[in-house]
Amino acid sequence: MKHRLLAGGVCAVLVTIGGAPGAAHADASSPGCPSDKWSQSVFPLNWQPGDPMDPNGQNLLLQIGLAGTIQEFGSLQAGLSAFGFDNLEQFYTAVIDPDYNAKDRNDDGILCVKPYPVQGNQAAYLANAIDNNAKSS
Ligand SMILES: [Ca+2]
Repeated sequence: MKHRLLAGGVCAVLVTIGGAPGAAHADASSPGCPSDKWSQSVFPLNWQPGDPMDPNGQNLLLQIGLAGTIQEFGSLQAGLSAFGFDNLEQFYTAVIDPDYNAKDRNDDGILCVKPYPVQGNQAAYLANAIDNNAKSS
């Protein structure tokens, strides 16, 4: 079950990356995000262990994190072990869900995400994330 979920997340990232150039032409900035350089990421509110982490395939931040972890460490499990966790659910419980909720000041489960520049020194599993409807200045 978890492996299917993870594979689905990775595929969604590939689809998102593949679709990005077309989206730029549409001039359809994500609602509540500062510009069309930012994409919406939706995470499950009131998440509890055992709940899906990406129930509708719109948790872009998680998808970037999973794909980037695999890219940096060779496998998701190797990355989780490097951070001191046995499985993704432990990591999500301890780090990801609290981090999402800290950024989501308007408590709607939506954040705005922008990948770091490819030439930057950031790890592949990281991305810029701000709350939607936040002032961009
Ligand atoms: Ca929000």
